[in-house]
Amino acid sequence: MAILQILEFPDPRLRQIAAPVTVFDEKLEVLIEDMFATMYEAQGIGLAATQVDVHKRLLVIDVSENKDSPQALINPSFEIIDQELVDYDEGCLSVPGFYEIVSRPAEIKVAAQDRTGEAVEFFADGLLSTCIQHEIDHLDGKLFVDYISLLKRQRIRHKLEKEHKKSA
Ligand code: GNR
Ligand code: NI
Repeated sequence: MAILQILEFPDPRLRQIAAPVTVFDEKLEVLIEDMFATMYEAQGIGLAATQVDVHKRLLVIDVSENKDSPQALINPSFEIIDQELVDYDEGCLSVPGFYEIVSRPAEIKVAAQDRTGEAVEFFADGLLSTCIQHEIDHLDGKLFVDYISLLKRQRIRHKLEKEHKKSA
């Protein structure tokens, strides 16, 4: 298992739109395992392939308390079930150290494939709903900072650029 490097805002590679997964092979299994290892190591509750510079439509999540409910979603999509918006103080492994309130639909119905290519469908609300919407945004080149004011986004960008220069 490998720990992968997580791209950080404002890296332009985070803006790429991921392509559907068409081949369910050993290489995909290895990527999924590496993404779980990377997510758990970084203490995240989700990770999209885009964040590790792989522009394919897959994500891993584990929103459980005990970190014992890993779920890999391939080619995920959702429809809104409850349009009511819920606010959540969101963070992102690609925007380390910053949190902002984002409003998203409360309940969604998720359609995806599992790691074998089998279709899966389920309803999600609460943190799971927020997290899946956040991860699918990554696959479409979107970040939670796109939902906040330009001023706040620019402040975050400048602070992270400074950090990146320091460590470069
Ligand atoms: O670890 C994460 N926590 C989180 C908190 C609130 C809303 C979304 C998230 S996802 C984030 C991990 C991450 O960056 N996934 O893309
Ligand atoms: Ni994120």
